[in-house]
Amino acid sequence: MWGFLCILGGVYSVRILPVLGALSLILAASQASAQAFSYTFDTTNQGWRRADFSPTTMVLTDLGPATWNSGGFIDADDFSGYAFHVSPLLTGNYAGATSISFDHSTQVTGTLLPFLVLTNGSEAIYREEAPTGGGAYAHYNYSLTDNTGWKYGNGVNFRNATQADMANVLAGLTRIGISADIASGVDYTRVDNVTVVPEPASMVALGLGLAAMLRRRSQKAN
Ligand SMILES: [Ca+2]
Repeated sequence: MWGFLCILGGVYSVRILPVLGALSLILAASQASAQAFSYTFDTTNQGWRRADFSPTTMVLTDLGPATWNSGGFIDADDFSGYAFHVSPLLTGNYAGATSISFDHSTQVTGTLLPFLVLTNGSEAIYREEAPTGGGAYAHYNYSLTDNTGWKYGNGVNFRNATQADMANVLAGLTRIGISADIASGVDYTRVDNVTVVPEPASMVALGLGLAAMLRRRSQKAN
């Protein structure tokens, strides 16, 4: 059983306020373009759920709250046929995300099977891994801007993921699953520090916006 975001003042305030207003609009717009999250499970399971995963249909079936451990992580033993922890329901809009990382430990050595699954409900992009076991945390960090090593599945077609597949799933991301059942038989998994990093769009937009406004002000002054 395969049980897995300036402080300015003085005489320039009046001139600068509109600039700050525009900058905040730019910032708000850029933040809306890519979400980020970080789960440390320090005091609760932060809404994480557990679910059974079907590698055939790529669907995650909810099985209730994930178990929180007072050590500051979530954990699981063999709780279903092909077990995954899943995030709380997400609301898409992760198209600009650049990476996803987490810490994971398991006692047993696994075989190459879906290990991390990101889904929009009907399509999934996923990574296969065979964890080496031993019980110590291993840190996994996957680029979301490079499709190398990512697979795609929708229950009918399974193939290597394209960058377009990745952007599509991230734009509608509803759940992520991290395997909590690495091998047949008894095993125990810990998951911690799950982080999705957005593209530095806010800083790039802020810089571009500031440069454009300074250029305009300079042209007016001339
Ligand atoms: Ca923690």
